Amino acid sequence: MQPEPARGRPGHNISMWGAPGSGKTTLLAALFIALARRNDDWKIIGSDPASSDYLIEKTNALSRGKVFPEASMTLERYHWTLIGPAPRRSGFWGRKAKPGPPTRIGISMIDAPGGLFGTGRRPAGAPSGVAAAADGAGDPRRQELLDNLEQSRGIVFLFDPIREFTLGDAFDHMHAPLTRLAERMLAAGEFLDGKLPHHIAVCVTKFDDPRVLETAEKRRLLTTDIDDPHGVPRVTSEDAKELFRELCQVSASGNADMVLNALDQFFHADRIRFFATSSIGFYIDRRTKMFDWDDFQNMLPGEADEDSRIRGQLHPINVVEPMLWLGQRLAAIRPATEVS
Ligand SMILES: Nc1nc2c(ncn2[C@@H]2O[C@H](COP(=O)(O)OP(=O)(O)OP(=O)(O)O)[C@@H](O)[C@H]2O)c(=O)[nH]1
Ligand SMILES: [Mg+2]
Repeated sequence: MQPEPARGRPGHNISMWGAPGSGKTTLLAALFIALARRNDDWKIIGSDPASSDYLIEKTNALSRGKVFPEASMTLERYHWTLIGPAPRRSGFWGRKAKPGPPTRIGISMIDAPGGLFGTGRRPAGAPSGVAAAADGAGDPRRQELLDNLEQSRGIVFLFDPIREFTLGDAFDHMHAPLTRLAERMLAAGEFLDGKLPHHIAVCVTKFDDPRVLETAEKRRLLTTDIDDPHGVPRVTSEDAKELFRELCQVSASGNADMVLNALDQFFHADRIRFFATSSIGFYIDRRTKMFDWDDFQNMLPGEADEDSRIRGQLHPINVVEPMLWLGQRLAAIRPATEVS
C-alpha cells in the first residue's frame, strides 16, 4: 500500500520577516481566531503535535489571557495545513459538477527573533561582546534564518509603522538579509531574470493603532466590506501600497521609502501584494456589535513597566488573507506532493 503523503510535512515554506516587535508572533497567534471569525470553510490544522500545541496555547493566551506573546528568543518552525472549500468546477452542458476534494495548502512557517534580521554589527560605543552575543553576525541562528529564506518561496514581510515612526529601522532590518539572500540565489542560478523567485506578502501591521487608521482616513483609503456585520474600516490590497507609501513619509530615519524601492527592485511586481493588517483588530462593543469611531482602541498600553494588553475580543484584519494568497500562489506554481 502507498504511504499516505498528506500526513507528511507540508511542502510550502513560508518565512516571516520583520524587525523586532513588528508583530510576527502575534500574527501567527491570531491565525486560528482569524479563521474562526470568517464566514467560510477555511480552517487551520497542525500537521504535528508541537504545531497543534502552539495553536491551542497561543489562541488561548490571546483570546482568554488577553496577553501578547513574549519577544521571540529562538527560531521556531511550525507545520500547518490550511483546509478550505473545493475549487469551483463547471460541469458539461450546464450540468452541475460534482464537488471535488477540499483544497489543502500545507505551510511550514518560520518565526525568528526580529533582531536576527539586523546587520549583526555592534552598535557604536557598545561594550564588546554585548550585542555580538545576542545579535552578532556569527550567530548560528542568523545562518539558519538565511537557509530558511533561501529554501522558502513565500515571505510574509511585516512593516511596523509605529516602530518606523519612533525608530525608523525597517530598512536596516531588510537590506542585510536581502543582500545575502540575493547573493545565494544568484550563486544557485535562481536570479536569472534579475529578481528573486519569492512571492512576498507585505503586511503594514498595527492598522488598529489610531495613528495608522487616521493616516488611512486622511488619504481617503478606507472602505467597509458590505458583508461585515461590524462595519469595520479596512484598506483594500490595491490601496495598501498607498498607505505604506504615506506612512513612509513619517519615518524617523527617512529611510522607509528605500524599503518600497527594494521590494520593487528585488521582487516581480506580480509576486508582491500589500495588506493593511491588525492581529487584534478594533474594539467592538459586545452590546452594539458595531465599530465606533469614538471608541475603537483594542490595545491597552501598559503603565510604567507593565506590558500592553488586549482590551476586548479579537477581530483580526488581514491575518488569514496573506497566508491564503501565498499558499494559493505557491500551490499553483509548485504543487507540493501533499497538496491535493
Ligand atoms: N496595536 C497593535 N499592537 C500590536 C499588534 N500585534 C502586536 N502588537 C504589539 O507589538 C508587540 C510585539 O509583537 P510580537 O508579535 O511579539 O512581535 P515580533 O515581531 O514577534 O517580535 P520579536 O519576536 O521580538 O521579533 C506586542 O507586544 C504588542 O505590544 C496589533 O495587531 N496591534
Ligand atoms: Mg516574535
